[in-house]
Amino acid sequence: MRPLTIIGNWKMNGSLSANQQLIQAMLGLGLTDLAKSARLALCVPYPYLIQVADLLANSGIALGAQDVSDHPNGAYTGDVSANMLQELGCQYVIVGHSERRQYHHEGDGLVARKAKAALQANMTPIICVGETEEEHDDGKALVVVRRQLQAVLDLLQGQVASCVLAYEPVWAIGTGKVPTPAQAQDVHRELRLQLAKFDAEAASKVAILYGGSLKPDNAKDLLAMPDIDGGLVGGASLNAQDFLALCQAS
Ligand code: G2H
Repeated sequence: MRPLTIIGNWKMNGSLSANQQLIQAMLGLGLTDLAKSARLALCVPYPYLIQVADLLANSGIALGAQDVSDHPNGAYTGDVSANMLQELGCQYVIVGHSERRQYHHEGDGLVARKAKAALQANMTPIICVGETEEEHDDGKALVVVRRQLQAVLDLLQGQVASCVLAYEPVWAIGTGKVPTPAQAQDVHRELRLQLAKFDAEAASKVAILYGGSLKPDNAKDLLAMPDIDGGLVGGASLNAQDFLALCQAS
């Protein structure tokens, strides 16, 4: 049985005062209690990692970042290494989010190397895959996510058990459009079958999250699907009530 995993992705949002208010509101609503039975984390912008680590201390809610360099150190201006994130208390890091793939031209190979860098620093990479609207309309969703996952599997081999996957159809991100639970389940099942070809035991344990306009009113049906183990939540993670409702939705 895989525990419910809900991970907030604040994207490029927040301020020192807003972060404090948001996390205090989340804790005031009882998120710490939920963290005893579910795996909860917040992935926040780099400048706020220390602040949020402090605010989440002893809450049971883990800290995460939204990207990581594939290099350990050196002349990579603007980049942040996995060891730096780990040192600040991060347990998770998102890699391969479609906004990184789209706006920063990150390809499958780089995403795989970032996942490997995270694992080497004892963090859990949240590896995102998902098809664009055009690929979806062309019936290529499964081909695309299989290709994206395969690049990671080829590099990580036996380490997949220590990863989290997230299926985020690009056409659903921030748009309010969501696949039907059955459509999403088809992709999640396919990802798990692909994992199982490498490592059947790992495949049964790895959390595969759904992401893309996940909200309190659509979460229950999506999270009821057998291969949807939780959510990677953008907009709704910026509202304490909505985030709480998502954590209670399954
Ligand atoms: C997808 C998701 C979080 P949102 O990017 O990763 O964002 O829930 O706002 O669609």
